[in-house]
Amino acid sequence: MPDVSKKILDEVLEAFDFGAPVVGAVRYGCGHINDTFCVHAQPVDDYCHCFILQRMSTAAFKHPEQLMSNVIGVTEYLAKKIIAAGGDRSREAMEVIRPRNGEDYYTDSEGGAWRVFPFVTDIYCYQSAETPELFEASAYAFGKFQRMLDGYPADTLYETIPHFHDTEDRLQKLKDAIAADKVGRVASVAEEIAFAMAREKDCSVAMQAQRDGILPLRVTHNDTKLNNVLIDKKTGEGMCVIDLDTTMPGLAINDFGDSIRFGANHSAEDEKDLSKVNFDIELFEVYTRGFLAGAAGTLTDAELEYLPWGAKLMTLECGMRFLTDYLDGDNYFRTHYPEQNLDRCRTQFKLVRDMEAQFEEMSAVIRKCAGK
Ligand code: ADP
Ligand code: GN1
Ligand code: MG
Repeated sequence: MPDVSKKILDEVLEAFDFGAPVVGAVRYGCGHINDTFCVHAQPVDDYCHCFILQRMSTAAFKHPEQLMSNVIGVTEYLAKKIIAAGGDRSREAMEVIRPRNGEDYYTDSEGGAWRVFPFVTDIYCYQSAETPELFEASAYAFGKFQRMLDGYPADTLYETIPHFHDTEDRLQKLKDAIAADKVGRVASVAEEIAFAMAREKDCSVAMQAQRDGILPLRVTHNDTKLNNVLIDKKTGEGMCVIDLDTTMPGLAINDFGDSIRFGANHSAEDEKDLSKVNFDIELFEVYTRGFLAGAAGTLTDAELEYLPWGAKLMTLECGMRFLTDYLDGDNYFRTHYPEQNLDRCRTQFKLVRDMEAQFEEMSAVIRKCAGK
């Protein structure tokens, strides 16, 4: 996507009512997908009010209208539940602020699709699990998110990214990228390609269990990175789950697994020194405890049994997605230097190796935490 020009940003800021004159809009956050800005609006007699303004990625989302229909449906549903439970709607659930034209989002003169949310204040948004308590709090929030959406009418949700966690399809897309070799990088990543190809059978494990009716489809978040939950500064609780763009029918084990992929280690997703990238079984246990408490009995025995597969498959799949994007010329994930997607792929594959070596231990942790 082209960078956001000043002209477009001014047009978009004019399209929304921020309740006071806008005095600034700065790039914000560490998401890989959308263009995120923090907007500062200055009332005459009060402190500055902040908003999150985002241009949705058209590389990722082909139908912003469907995406926004999902986000509005889910946030309003959660809001009702939060209010009924005596919670604070403005901090515990996202809220879409419509543009002046009353539509669900604003389309700029170059076709970019924009939306606004109130900025949730007094929160931390972490890029790595700095303490076990913090990781457990995020786990509880994601487990609870899934439980709260248990009764959501799944058939009203659009599939915002088709085959999003279809690991078989992700492998096929990697094969296609290898065959196309668009930017001539295939020869330099033989080892990574071999790593993925050696796990072809694994890519079918969850998909097959779903086809066989062993794993049920639920309304899931599908992008449960630690930086997609806002942690309350005062209480340390996982307060608000954000980045709802991929909330759609999916597998509970994938929500569990994606968090483990990102958070159950002590390194950055693009760490170059692989000796620093190690799967941490203690953090795995911490997350399991929090997630099961948050999900509060909504998971079946089969789902519990497949949780270690969720961890391994989300990590393998994400590594394959980074590799595919690297071979395609870095069009999907935001990158800050040329080899970043390859570095990301390598950390994921290192974590897969570690998980394979500790698969039995992972299963034992699940049984312990589930009291089985
Ligand atoms: P992406 O899909 O690119 O990851 P996100 O929706 O996750 O985009 O937003 C990127 C970052 O912006 C988040 O990680 C978080 O730091 C911040 N953010 C998003 N929404 C809010 C919000 N309502 N209040 C405060 N911070 C937010
Ligand atoms: C993206 O949007 P963000 O940065 O939270 C991606 C996830 C990947 C993740 C890898 C819509 O998440 O699927 O796991 O990067 N989101 C989308 O860090 O593709
Ligand atoms: Mg995000």
